[in-house]
Amino acid sequence: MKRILVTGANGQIGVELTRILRDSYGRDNVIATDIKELPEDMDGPFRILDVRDANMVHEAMERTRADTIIHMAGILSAKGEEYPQLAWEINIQGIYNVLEVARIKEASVFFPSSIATFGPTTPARNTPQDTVQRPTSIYGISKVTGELLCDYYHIKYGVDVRGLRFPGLISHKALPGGGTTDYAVHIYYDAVKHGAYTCPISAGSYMDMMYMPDALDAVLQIMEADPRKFVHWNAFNTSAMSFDPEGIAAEIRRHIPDFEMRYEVNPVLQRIADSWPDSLDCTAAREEWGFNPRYDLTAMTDDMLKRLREKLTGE
Ligand code: AKB
Repeated sequence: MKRILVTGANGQIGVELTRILRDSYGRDNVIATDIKELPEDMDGPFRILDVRDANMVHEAMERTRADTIIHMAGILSAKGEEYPQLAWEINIQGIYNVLEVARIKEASVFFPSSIATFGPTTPARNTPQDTVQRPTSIYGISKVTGELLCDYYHIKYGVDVRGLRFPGLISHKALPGGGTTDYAVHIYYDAVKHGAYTCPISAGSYMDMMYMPDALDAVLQIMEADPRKFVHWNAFNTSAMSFDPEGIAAEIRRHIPDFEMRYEVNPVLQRIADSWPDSLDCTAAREEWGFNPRYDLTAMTDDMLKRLREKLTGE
């Protein structure tokens, strides 16, 4: 049975991933860590961990006897543009410390990369797995560096490091913090609460997205996959749908016909969105480890609105 240390367990993905890892591997075999305390309802082993501090990372691995690190701690794209130095420290020092401890302890690693590793010179439609990566956000630059470091530790030291390029992730449990794709979560909350949303991304800006249950399945699947079929190991393109703000608004109107959409475009977010692909080619993930997301925009919208109505209005 694996013993897994999760960094960034308090984030949008970390909160849900920690829960499903505990269901699969046992509560005490999954050690949640974060720079902040976890919500009280998250019961199970927990340590405060600042991934920038190499000694803390080494001590956490030593004390918990973990053999796998799922490294979710990081600063996302919008927050990264506000605090570029902090984004660099957390995103780069973090993955470096994780890979070093994995090398020394012979541990396995999961590294979440992003569509942000692509840039304005990348082919925007059906973006290939292996293509130009010249991102223009600090987050994208830190994630490409992370991908390359993961490759390096795998090739040079044989570290079992696997990873995905995530698109925008949509979920109803924990809110996202500081991403460009966050609008696709906030729109559902505001639709249920106010019947209207003011969107910071312009109509016509297509980005890849995925519903959280598919993202969680993908992490478990790649970590358990037989690596004999792997060509890539890390940084697999993953996506389940691509839409623009008008597309998601139209789906919401199937449930809330009077839903109103206004636009107040945020130039920082818009510049990032414009530099990212419209739609990814996920063939490598499908062929090498069986990526097979279940939710499209319609199925996700049905589920999101049902769950948010229960959560926010008790309906
Ligand atoms: C962001 O918008 O920064 C993230 C991402 C796509 O990596 N959700």
